[in-house]
Formats: sequence, C-alpha cells, structure tokens
Amino acid sequence: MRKDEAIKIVQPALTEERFKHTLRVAETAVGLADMYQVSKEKVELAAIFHDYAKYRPLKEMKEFILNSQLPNDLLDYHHEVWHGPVASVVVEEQFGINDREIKDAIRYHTTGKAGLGIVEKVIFLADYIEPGRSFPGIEKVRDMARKDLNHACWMVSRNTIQFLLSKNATIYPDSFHAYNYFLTLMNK
Ligand code: DGI
Ligand code: FE
Ligand code: FE
Repeated sequence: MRKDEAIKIVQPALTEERFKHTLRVAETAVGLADMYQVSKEKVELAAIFHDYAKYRPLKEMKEFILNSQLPNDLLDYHHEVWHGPVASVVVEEQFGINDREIKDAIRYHTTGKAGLGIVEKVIFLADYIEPGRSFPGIEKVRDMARKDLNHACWMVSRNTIQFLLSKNATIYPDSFHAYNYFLTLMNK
C-alpha cells in the first residue's frame, strides 16, 4: 500500500492531535530507518497504522480480541495495551497488509516484547521520541537514539515501566520481556 492511501484510511479514524502524532512518528521512524539501515517503506507504513485502532470503542475491541487469534490475556490488562494488537489484525484483514515485520511493529508498539526485530524497534522508539512528546528524561532517550538503538529502546521500556509502577498500574508481561531483552543487547 502507498503512503498516501494509508494516510487517507487512517486520518478519519483519529483525532487531529493523534493524526499529527502519527505523521511525526512516521517522520521520526524514517529518520531512524536511515540511521540503522532499515526499510523506510516498511517503517513508514507501520508508523501510519500504529495507532489506527486507538479510538475504537472498548466493547468492540474486547469482542474483536475474543474472536481473533490474539491472546485473551490482553483483556486482563489496561485497555491501552489493546489497540496495537487489534490494529495489526485489522490491517491484514481489511487492507491485505501481511508483511510480518509491519504487522509486528504495529502489534507490539505499546509494550515491546522479547526478540523484537529491527522494524519493530524503530517504531517502538519513534513512538516515544517523536518531537511532540515531552516525557521526563526524553532528551536522554533522543540522544541515545542516535547512538545505540537497543540501548535507546531499553530506556523506553525502563521509563515506561517506571511510570506505570509510579501509578500502581498493571504491567503487561511483554513489557518486562522487552526490558530484559533490550538489556541483554545493549552495547553489542
Ligand atoms: O498510543 P500512544 O499514546 O501513542 O502510545 P503507546 O501505545 O506506546 O502507549 C499508550 C499507553 O499505554 C501509555 O500511557 C503507556 C501505556 N502502557 C504501555 N505499556 C503498558 C501500558 N499500560 C499498561 N497498563 N501496561 C503496560 O504494559
Ligand atoms: Fe499507541
Ligand atoms: Fe502512538
């Protein structure tokens, strides 16, 4: 699918702010793809669709997960962890996007997971550091993004887990697996 076609599909499903975030994630991801020799076409398409399902009604997402191959344990956690997995299935079913790297980048963009591939890492990181974000400590992650992709992804995992702990929130197990995985890869 071409970029302009993807944008035409995604824009009406999002708020204006979320759509702008999506375009910034795409631009950031393409920059990272340049640095780390990843397919720009793949990261761009994954970025455009990554938050596609963010505003689906919760009841609809719940039904969708129950009727799909997606793990039902997603439903035991906060609904924020649903939109990536749901979008990854929708893009294949509705638009025939069956590239595994693109689908997995969409699927795991919120939590990460162990064994994440490079396209997936670029989206995971770009979603966090796009220029519209202002998380505590984000400048350190932006600096690291230019030096070591795995180290920067580990910082994203760590910061997100720290943030969730501070709110006494539930944490999806893949988020911990991602943290451990990135730690084993850092500086290698
Ligand atoms: O959709 P975005 O806002 O662009 O970003 P996102 O999909 O990376 O994250 C959405 C929210 O999900 C964010 O507030 C952090 C939260 N989150 C990330 N990992 C987990 C999580 N929430 C829970 N409960 N558990 C997690 O493992
Ligand atoms: Fe998201
Ligand atoms: Fe996002």
